[in-house]
Amino acid sequence: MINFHILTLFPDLFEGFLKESILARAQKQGLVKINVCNLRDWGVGKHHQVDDSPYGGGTGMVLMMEPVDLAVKEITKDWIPKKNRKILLTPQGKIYNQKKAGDLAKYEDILLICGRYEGFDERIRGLVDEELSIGNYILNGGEVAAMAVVESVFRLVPRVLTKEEATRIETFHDGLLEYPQYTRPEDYYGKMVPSVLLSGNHAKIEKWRNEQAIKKTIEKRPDLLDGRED
Ligand code: 6GU
Repeated sequence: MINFHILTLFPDLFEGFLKESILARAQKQGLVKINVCNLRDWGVGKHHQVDDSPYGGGTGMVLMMEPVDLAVKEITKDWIPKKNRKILLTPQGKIYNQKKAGDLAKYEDILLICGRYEGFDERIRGLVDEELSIGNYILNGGEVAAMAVVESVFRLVPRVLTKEEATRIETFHDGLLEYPQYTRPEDYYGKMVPSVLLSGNHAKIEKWRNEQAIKKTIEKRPDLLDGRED
């Protein structure tokens, strides 16, 4: 069981995402809970203000400390120490990867605060355990990054994937790229399915798939083999 709490100014962005088939199934089974929180609910004053102009001048608006602080306090008030993680999604964070997903899958509560590229009060950084980025490019906000984290973590939670879904992924080629797959037709205008897959020889097929997974990884992502991606 894992609980994600997402703090965002754009809660509607998560509506379709939460209905995705495997995530919807996991929520129905009670294996995953996703609590999308609108930061505006903790906004200051009658207008529920969440941002203000920057001290020192300059263009754009800066996300204020108070709404985020109040939201974090309320969302985390009953949390058990140690079994939770508070994360700020920002391009300044450490680059997220599969190892990190595995680490996060062990927590009970995960708070994902969606930062905004325009900027937020530096003191907000002091409210979290860590900052994460999903890659070397700029998004307007952390929402898409939060979805990437949720999607990559929840599928690692025990019983979320069916036995069949999990075994195909878990076998020997774990940590490698997927072996090539084919479905009908056998001959697509001369582009053929490798004959070994039609042979019916399961041992031979298994061997071929393992070889292909290694070959593909060496060719396309050698960094996955020597751990350079960390
Ligand atoms: Cl987490 N946030 C933003 N705004 N941009 C990003 C990112 C996060 N990760 C990569 N680019």
